[in-house]
Amino acid sequence: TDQVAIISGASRGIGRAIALLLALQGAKVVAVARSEEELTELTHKTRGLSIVADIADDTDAQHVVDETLRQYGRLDILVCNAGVGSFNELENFTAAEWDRMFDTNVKGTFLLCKAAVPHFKKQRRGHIVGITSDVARRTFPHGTAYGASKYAQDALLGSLRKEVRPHGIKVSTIYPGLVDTYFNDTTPGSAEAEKTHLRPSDVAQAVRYVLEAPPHVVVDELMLHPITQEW
Ligand code: NJP
Repeated sequence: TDQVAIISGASRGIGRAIALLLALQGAKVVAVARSEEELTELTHKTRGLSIVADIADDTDAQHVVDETLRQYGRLDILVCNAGVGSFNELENFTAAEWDRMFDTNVKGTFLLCKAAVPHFKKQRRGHIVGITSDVARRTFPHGTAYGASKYAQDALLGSLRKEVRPHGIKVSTIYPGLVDTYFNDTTPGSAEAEKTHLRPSDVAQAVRYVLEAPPHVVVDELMLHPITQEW
């Protein structure tokens, strides 16, 4: 296809895998993150565009959509994947850590959608894919800040789905379990994680599946786990 897809958080982990898979399938990929070097390296592979941006900043988020339209003249897909998480007892979280999670996971999703939706409405077509988490649907210790941010991101996407459906715009939410990435300062690729975690490419395949639904079908929600994950 000649579809144009913006992918936030594409410098590593899940977003990078989504960018590579969609590029392989012929999409023009716009990779977004704050790390310029990783994005440049990725762009050599995708032959797409990269935009250095902090999605929690409203000027940056608007710039991502404006620049995509300027360069490619179209936008079909927005993947809201960028996210951060840290885990601790409630009283050990600083207010700054709380803000960092909500600014990235919730406000960042809001700002990118806010920038893309007017364009999608005008063309009466568009697909927003949100990468939330299985913990958008269950609580767990040490997850007060991250879990709350993922519930909020999930509610945002669920409300938006109902709001934009009459305009022909799809919103699909993906809920992965554990994924072997750089998330929470981990290093992917260990033999142990291979047994206990999804690979980023597994989540990319889920994104591909929701994007390939026929025009009259929207996959609202898709949850996937490593078979070893108990909760
Ligand atoms: O994490 P990681 P994942 N503006 O750390 C970018 C969810 N999830 O791939 O800006 C723009 O390898 C960052 O780029 P950079 C999770 O909540 C994960 O696992 O250069 N970009 C990097 O490309 C998140 O929503 C697991 O630092 C920003 C990317 O985000 C999504 O999956 C389980 C940014 C993060 O890559 C991808 O996370 C689950 C900003 N302000 C859900 N801040 C899991 N890994 O187990 C960060 O259920 N980025």
